This record gives sequence, C-alpha cells and structure tokens, in this order.
Amino acid sequence: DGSEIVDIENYVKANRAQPNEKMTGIAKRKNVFVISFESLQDFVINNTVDGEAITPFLNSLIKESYYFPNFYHQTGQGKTSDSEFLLENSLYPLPSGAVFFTHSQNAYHGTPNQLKESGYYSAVFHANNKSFWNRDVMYDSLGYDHFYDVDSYSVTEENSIGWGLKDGPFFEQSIEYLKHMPKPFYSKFITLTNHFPFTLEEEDQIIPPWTSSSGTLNRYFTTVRYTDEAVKNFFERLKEEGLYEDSIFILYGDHYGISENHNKAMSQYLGREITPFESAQLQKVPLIIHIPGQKGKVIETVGGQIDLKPTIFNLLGIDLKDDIYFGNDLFSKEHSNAAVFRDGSFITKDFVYTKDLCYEKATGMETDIEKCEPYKEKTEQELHYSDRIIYGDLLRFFDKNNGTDVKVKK
Ligand code: GP9
Ligand code: MN
Repeated sequence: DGSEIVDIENYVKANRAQPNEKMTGIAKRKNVFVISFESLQDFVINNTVDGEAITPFLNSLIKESYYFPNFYHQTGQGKTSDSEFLLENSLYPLPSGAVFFTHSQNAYHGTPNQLKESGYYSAVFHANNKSFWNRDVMYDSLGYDHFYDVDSYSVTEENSIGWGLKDGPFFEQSIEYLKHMPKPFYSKFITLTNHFPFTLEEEDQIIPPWTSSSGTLNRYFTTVRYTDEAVKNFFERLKEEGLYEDSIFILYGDHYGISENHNKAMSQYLGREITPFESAQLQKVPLIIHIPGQKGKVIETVGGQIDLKPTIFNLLGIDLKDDIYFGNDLFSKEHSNAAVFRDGSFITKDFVYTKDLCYEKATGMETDIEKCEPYKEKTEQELHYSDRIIYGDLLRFFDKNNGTDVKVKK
C-alpha cells in the first residue's frame, strides 16, 4: 500500500543533510561528464609499481579537482549495473541479483529524467551489447535520451581486447557524437579495458605487468595504466573540440577489481596483512570531481556511490527537495561521514564494521561490538527501506519532485 512510503519519507527527511550552499549551482547548466571506470580501486591512485606511476593522469587531474579519498563502492551482484543504479537513483541495489534485471520496469526518479526538466539532454556511451545487464530496458526507465552501445562504434580485431573495444578508441570515437549533442548534456561513459582478466597486447602496455604470484593483480596495474592514458587523451580531445570549458567531470570507480582471492599478492604489494578490516578499506574507489577553473582540494568525508546524485544536483543548482533518496551532498558539513555496504558492513569516521566485528579505524584493532551497534541499526533500517522501495515499486505512489513533471509509469 501507499502508507509504507510515508515512513520512508520521514526517514529520509530526518537523515537529510543540508547541501553545502557554497557549492550550490557552481556548475549551473554545465555539461556533465560522468566517467565510470571499470574495476578501478583507490589504492592505485598516487601509487607506483616498480617505481612507475599507475595513474599519472588521474594524479595530475586530482591536483586541480575535488578528490575524495574515503569514498566507497556499494555494489552487490549487479556489479557495474549496481553502481549505475546508485548513481542515477541514490537508492541501494539489491541484496542479491541485479536490480537492472529484476526491477527494470519500476517507477524511478532517474537522474536523466529529472535533468530533462532543466533542459538537459542525456546519453550513455558504452561499447557493449545494449542488452548486457538489461541496460536498454533500464535506461528507458531512467529516462536516457540515447544509448551509444556497441553498434555505434567501429569495432575491429585490432582495436579490441578482452571484453571488446579498447578504451582508447572508445573515447576517440565518442568525440564525434559529442560534437553534435544538444547542450547542456548529461553524459555517462563506461570504460571496459580494465575488466577481469585484465588482458592487454604488448604494444598497448605502457608499464609491464608486475611480478607477484597473482597474474590477475600483475596485469591489473598494466590495464589501469592503459585506461589512465586513454582518459588523458580524451581530455585533450575535449579541449581541442571546445567541449571542456563548459563542462564538469565526475570520475569514479564502479567496484573492486581485485577480489580476496588475491590477498597474498595484495599484501605483498601493500606491505601489510589483508585482514577483514583491510578488505573493507580496499572497497574504496576513487572519486574525482573536476570543475574547470576550480582549485584542487582533498575532501576527507567518508561516503559512497549513494551520495553521487545529491552531490551532482547541488553542483548543478537543481533542488531535489522532498524526493526520496538516501545519499547526501558530499560537500555538506552535515554529511553522516559514513558508507553502508550492500552486505550490511559499514564504515564511519571512527569505526569499521564487517563480518560481525567492530574495528577501531585509527588502529585497525577489534573493539567492543557496542560501539558499532547504533550505526548497525541505522544501516539495517536504511537498506531495508531502500529494498522496500524497489520490491514494492513504491515510487509509483510518490511523484513529488521539485514540482517537476517526473514520469511515473503505470
Ligand atoms: C559490461 C561492463 C562490465 O558491459 O559494464 O560489467 P561488470 O562485469 O563489471 O558488471
Ligand atoms: Mn564493472
């Protein structure tokens, strides 16, 4: 029924952080580039392997961007699609299965739909089959105007590896479409080369694979380095085409790339044991918000992909008002400074809760479970409410959004 939505409405209202007013509208009517980096974890940022920088371009971009070193992925079995779901709705993906498959026909207040009311055109760029992760259906529900899928790209044996078109030609071929795109636009680019099993031909290897016992981790550094270069070239091309100045760039990792099966090699690389406490911290993915003309700043707030949408909307100066969403503006002083994982684990400023144990963040030492208890209850409540919205298709009872005409299906 519709009454459950009232409880949820009250919960999100009570947990709403006032967005940072200094940031409100600083990117008003700018084009938005979201770049979702396949399997990019934060530990490679500002780091080296055998003396070579792994992400030299991102490292330099960070110096002129807002960088969030305590930002976490919150995905489940839906992997990339879950990160997209978090981005577009500020709702959590499901505890099992992929919401892109199981609930693609629900009523959503997707970012593309909502931005339409402010005159934005929206497009996704991803060189895979359109039906992978049921994207073609879900993108309609979210309100995307166009999906540049694999059929929009010239894919040959030479320009492909592993999952398909390499990131270099992917970005290069996207330029032509961008040149003719109605403005302002909201665009999302999903990279592919840095996907397990992280294969790359020798001629594309800017740094060689590492030498640990895990071939997966060894190759990972090489494919991350490749994608970093591809994005560097993309930025150069955007500048050449006059598409850079009037735009903002939201770059983030979609989820982990190196699973716990590679703990031995990871521990060799990081020089410390990979405990459950460390494993939780390894779920950090980079978040870089680049606004041309703005100085660089590191923002230590603990947050996650659930926060992307309200953060972006505040930068664009579009008020989400009383809409139902669980994230908060990452620039807000009132942000809870916490990130909830899909399995019920969570990280706050002071604690890490994972595998039924509570750890002190500063020391990594196990501590009284009571210290984590209040956050544990809130985490469970929040995940439960988000799940209820999806299972009950509850947003169909709730079409309030900023007084705008959000499409409500059925
Ligand atoms: C597939 C790409 C990778 O199109 O998004 O998906 P993943 O396996 O990471 O979910
Ligand atoms: Mn992925």
